[in-house]
Amino acid sequence: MSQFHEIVIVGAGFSGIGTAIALKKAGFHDILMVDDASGPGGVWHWNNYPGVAVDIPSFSYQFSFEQASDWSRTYAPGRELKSYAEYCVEKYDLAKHIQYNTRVQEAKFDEANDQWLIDTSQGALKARYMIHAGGPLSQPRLPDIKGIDSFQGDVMHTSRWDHSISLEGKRVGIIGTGATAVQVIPEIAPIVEKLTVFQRTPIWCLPKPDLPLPKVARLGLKSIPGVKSISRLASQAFVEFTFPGIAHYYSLIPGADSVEKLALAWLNSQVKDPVTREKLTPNYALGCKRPSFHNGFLKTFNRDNVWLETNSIEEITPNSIRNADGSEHELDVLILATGFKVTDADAMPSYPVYNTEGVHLGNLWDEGRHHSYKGISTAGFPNYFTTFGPYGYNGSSFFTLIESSAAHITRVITTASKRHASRVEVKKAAQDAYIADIQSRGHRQIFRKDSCQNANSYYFTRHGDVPFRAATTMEVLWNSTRFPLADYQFSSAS
Ligand code: NA7
Repeated sequence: MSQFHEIVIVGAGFSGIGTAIALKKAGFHDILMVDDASGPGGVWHWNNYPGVAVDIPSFSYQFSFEQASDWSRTYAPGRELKSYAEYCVEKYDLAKHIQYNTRVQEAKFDEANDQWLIDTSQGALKARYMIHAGGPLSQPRLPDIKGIDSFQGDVMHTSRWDHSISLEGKRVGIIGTGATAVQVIPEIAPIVEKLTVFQRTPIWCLPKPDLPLPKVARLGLKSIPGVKSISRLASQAFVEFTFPGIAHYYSLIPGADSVEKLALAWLNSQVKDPVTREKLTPNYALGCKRPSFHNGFLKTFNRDNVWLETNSIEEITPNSIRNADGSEHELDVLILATGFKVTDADAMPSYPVYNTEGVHLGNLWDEGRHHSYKGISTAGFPNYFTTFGPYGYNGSSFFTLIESSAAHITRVITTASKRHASRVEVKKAAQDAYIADIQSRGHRQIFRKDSCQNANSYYFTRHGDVPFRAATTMEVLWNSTRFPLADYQFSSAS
């Protein structure tokens, strides 16, 4: 017998938490959240590698309605984000709604009853509404390198860090130089015997205004009126300029390239050896892929026990990595900082979702190009919502996206409830008009630069599309409570 819930939310990370809070505030209480993790926090539950920290200022990387005053730094370490998730679960009484260690395996829409039939690792569920709140960085990407399974030493992906593996005095290899590796490398370099960093594409790394927030500063944030709001406002303005501003309005911002010049100056000041410096210099525009922020990453390459390998990997053997030029690095431990499946058909969403015509949402997006209405709804998939769907995210703090998505979804479900509708579906014409509008703004984005072809950026789908929402955060937030309800079709089961 399947358990029925009015709303099933997939994911108990911050998207799931924020959406559940909004729905509860709107009067919906029959909510079940499922997550394959054993606790809340999503990426902050899974990613506990050495050095993990947020790289958006903490004043922005939190809910607007639940601003903490006790972050230990301007960029909080990961464990504080995990604690913040636990705090939100407790404060908003969500624990009773969450079923952990439950992986959704498949979802099918039952047209006769206007409900989703959800198959999970813990049994079947039925739901009037299904909300996919799985983040884009949840499915680890393991590299498809010849011989990887033959490696006899310890292997781990950064998002499944095994703290029982000691790195002390070991010969360690790390594949990847994305935002995760940037945080891991400076932490482990001082303890290993030798660290070999296998880089395919260099990352733009900028200095990070990462300062401790001593007790007195936290007290000021908590008790002096206006301090919290001013810090938030300054932080939001910084994030808006450095992420959505440069990405979407690149051609309109005079001197947008100056950030790249600053990054180059920073690189030159940090890395002593000119050959290593050259290897670390990106050959694509800053913004084509997610840049990183760290004060210690680049100078780690000045250490005698760190080697930057840029020859391509040919093969992994039982005890080494062999490069295409024949050189070989013997290793005791191999760390895969190889990122996540982001827009792959089996990752977005991470389980098959079928509508009544048997159309598989992941395949529809992957084969027929990514599309949706504001990242939230997709025509042909009634009563199904995504907090992070195609063309929904504008690149600002994830919390802005979560709050705007939650507001949009709550407005639709509330309207359906008021109209006694059991089924709600976005109209294809509204979706097409939205996609056309967003794509028409593409010419001013940084992603149009030719050099982006060198970036190997996960922002791009295999069709070359960048399914971001080319809009300011103000526009996204404003629109989330004012989009025309007529863009949706409300009806009842016959
Ligand atoms: P990323 O940013 O996707 O980085 C993955 C890194 O792994 C990147 O340098 C890749 O090189 C490299 N990679 C992946 N597969 C391979 C193979 N097969 N061979 C060599 N190198 C490989 O993931 P992160 O975990 O660092 O960061 C994810 C997000 O977390 C980040 O954007 C922030 O939002 C926080 P490539 O660049 O593809 O050539």
